[in-house]
Parts: sequence; structure tokens; C-alpha cells
Amino acid sequence: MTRRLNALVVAFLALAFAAAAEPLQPAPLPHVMILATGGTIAGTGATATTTVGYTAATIGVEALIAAVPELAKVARVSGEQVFQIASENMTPDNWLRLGRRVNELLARDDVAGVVITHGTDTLEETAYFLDLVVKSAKPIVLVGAMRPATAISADGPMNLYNAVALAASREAVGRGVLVCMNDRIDAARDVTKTNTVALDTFRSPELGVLGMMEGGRPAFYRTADRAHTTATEFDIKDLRELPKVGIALAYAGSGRIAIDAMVAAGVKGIVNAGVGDGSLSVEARAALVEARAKGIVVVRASRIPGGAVARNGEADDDALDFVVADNLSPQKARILLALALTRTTDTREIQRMFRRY
Ligand code: DAS
Repeated sequence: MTRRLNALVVAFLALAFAAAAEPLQPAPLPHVMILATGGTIAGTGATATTTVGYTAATIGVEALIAAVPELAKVARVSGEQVFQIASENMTPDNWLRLGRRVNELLARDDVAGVVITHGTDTLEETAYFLDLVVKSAKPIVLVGAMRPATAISADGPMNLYNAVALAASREAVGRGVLVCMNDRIDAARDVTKTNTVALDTFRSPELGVLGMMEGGRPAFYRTADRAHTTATEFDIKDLRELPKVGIALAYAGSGRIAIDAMVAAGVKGIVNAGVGDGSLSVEARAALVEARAKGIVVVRASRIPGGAVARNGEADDDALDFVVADNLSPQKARILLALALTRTTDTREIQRMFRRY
């Protein structure tokens, strides 16, 4: 027995020394795909002080990556140029193509996360659309810039570095689509562009950030409560096009012009960005009632950036068969309504979706 025990001890020690002698191989860095769509982050100006009046969407994804060699310290990155546009030209067809590509990439075992470089003007819309259609818990991070790549103190390179570090992090898994700009981490559903030129333009005014990037590492302080990504009921795999949904902005004297024009254009849904708590003028109400009678789904939102529109508050939604947008901005309510219409025209079902997402 003693001899057997001695032999075991010797074998164990031999293994222990062998392991100690072998240098530990560092774990391979996560593979992050960078999908480039254009925008200011890929923009160039005539001089180093040009921060307005530059040309967006001129630099390709490989050059964006080459400009930040530090990316290689946080992830193995691969680049793909999906579009090269200023994001005021982003369209639902672009969203469908991008969403399908993101789902394809995240279904691959070798892809840990996706970063999407994007113009800032409609970044929040693309982010929310992806939040509702991507079927993966892996990180998806949208990033842009407020200064073109040629400007003094361009914000793009550090924004891109933070976005890739975030997408490569375990902490970002399962949190839905994130927007990472100016060291902040915001939820796709809550974030909005709040300033035409400021670097810290992306804010979640009412609900606040989810977290911050500190020295290239994410620090999270809360999670988003509404359903997203793996919990979504929407599927774009075979969707040829998104149902057309328009937004009517209310203002003193706006009347029914925009609403009637959208009805004539054949929209399937109208989001009314009302004044106050989604209030409707007499004319707008009449136009929306007529639209509803033609089968168009009506959502009462508000042009006010904070608060939620109360159901049956400023209008009898039950009697009018309207939906309320909860606290979604008009531009995000439009996205949710368009996706809802791919599944149902039942307003009770659609109202449920506005409470869920
Ligand atoms: N035109 C703006 C856009 O592409 C530039 C930017 O801010 O990214 O959204």
C-alpha cells in the first residue's frame, strides 16, 4: 500500500511541475465584428477645425479599424462595410438588411459581439429596431461620432475603442442593444440625441444611463426592464418590407393636413406626436377617427421628451380604439408599431406590445 501511495504522490508532483513549467497560454481575445454604415465617425472635413459642413460616410471600415490599433488589445476585430451613408438617409429596408446580417453573425460560434458604426442622426432608431429584432443575448453596440475623423479631438476613435471593449465584455451580455458614446452606455429603448452638435449629445433623459466605460471597462449600474432581443416576438427573417407608418407632429394650428396626407399615401399606421400628454386638436381628432375607420392603427404619442402618454387621459382611447405610446418617443413608437403590424392589427394586442417593449 505504501509503495502505491508513494507512486501516486510522485506522479502527482511530476504533473504539477510539468504544468508549472508550461507557460499558461492567454485565452484568445473575443472576436468582434464591426459593421460600418457611414456617418460622421467615417466623415472627413476640409480642415482640422471643420466640425460642421464636413462630408459624412467617406472613410471605409478598414481605415476606421487601422486608426485605432489599440482595438487589438481588447478584441480580435473583423470589419464589414454594410452601407456607406449619412444616417439621415437610413431606411427601413436598410434596417431589415442590417438586422438579418446581425442575426446571421451572432448565430456563429466564433463571433462574440457586434459593433455597428452609424451616423448619429438616426442612430437611436436603428438601435431600437435591432433591440426588437435581434435574436441573441450577445452584445450589440452602436457607436458614432459628433466630430469627423479629420477634426482636432475627433471623438470617433475613443468611441470606437469603447464600443469594441464593451462588445467584447461579458458584462454586456444579455442587456439588449446598447449605445456607447462619450464614455456612456445607454439602452437602445431609452437613448436619444439631445443636442445638434455637442459631444455628449446621447442621453437617456428620464431613465438615465445603464452604465459607463471606465478605462476601457464597462461599469453597469442598472438593467433595462422592458423586453428586448431574445425575449422579442418579432421576426424579420422572411419579412420583405416593414409596414408603412407615418408620424404627424402636432403644433398650434397643425390641424389635419399631415394626417390626411399620410392616409392618402396609404400608411398602415399613424403615430400622432401630440402636444402635452398626447392631446389632439378637434381637427386632428376628426382626421384620426376617419383614419381609424379605414383600418389605420392610430397611436397617440407626445412631442414632449419626458413622461408617458396616459391611456384614456386626453382622449377616450377605449372608445376611439386608439393605442397609446407609453413613454416611447414618436420616432421609436413608429418602429414598434411597424413591427407590431407585421403580427397583428388588433389594437388590444398592439397596446400589450407597447406595455412590453
Ligand atoms: N449626418 C449625420 C449622420 O450621418 C452625421 C453624424 O452625426 O453621424 O447621422
